[in-house]
Amino acid sequence: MKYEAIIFDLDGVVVSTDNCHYEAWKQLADEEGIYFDRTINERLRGVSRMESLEIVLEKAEKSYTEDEKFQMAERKNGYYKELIKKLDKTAILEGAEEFITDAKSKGIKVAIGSSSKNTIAILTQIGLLETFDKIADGNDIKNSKPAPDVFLKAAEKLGIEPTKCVVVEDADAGVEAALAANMDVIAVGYASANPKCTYSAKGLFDIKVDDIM
Ligand code: B16
Ligand code: MG
Repeated sequence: MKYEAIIFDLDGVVVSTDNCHYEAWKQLADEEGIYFDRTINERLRGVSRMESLEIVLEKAEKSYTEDEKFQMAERKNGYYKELIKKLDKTAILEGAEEFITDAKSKGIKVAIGSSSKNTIAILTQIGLLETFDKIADGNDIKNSKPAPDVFLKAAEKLGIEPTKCVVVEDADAGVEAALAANMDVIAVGYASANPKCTYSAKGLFDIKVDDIM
């Protein structure tokens, strides 16, 4: 086997939470009188909560203290947590479960490598918490994507060499992170046009485990 493990990004690869993030940031931005739209929301893909806030604040007309910023990020997360309570299996992206099942049947380990600190809650909502061998998320790391940390942490938890892992990512920041971790990367969705990726697919419905082994 070329790879002993596949590390999946969560949002945009396994599950669609884009709209929940959008609605939560939009509510915060509206309350603060800051312009925010779906194009700006696209820039938050794979980016940590505090870094996302900095992008949202690029359109703010006043500056905020660090304490105010922390409170705003907490508020956004409160709105987001309410929204993800409504998620169920239907939020799983097309082809994701089939791809994961196929990998596991071939003896390949599967892990999550997500920037999100809400990973456990999301996996629980969509019924996939027990599916993965290991989970590395925003709670395990200091530096978020494009730093390699979350993928290196996933490999460490699995006990598998980074070069034996392949990452699935939908964000350019995540593609950079995987490459920085010395891992190959399957870019899907918004990242599929990234020329640095090892493999490109529209989504996990568009690629088979056999295509990369
Ligand atoms: P949270 P991923 C990322 O997840 C999202 O794509 C990104 O939009 C979000 O800001 C980030 O998680 C942090 O999420 O606020 O829940 O900690 O794509 O790395 O699975
Ligand atoms: Mg993502």
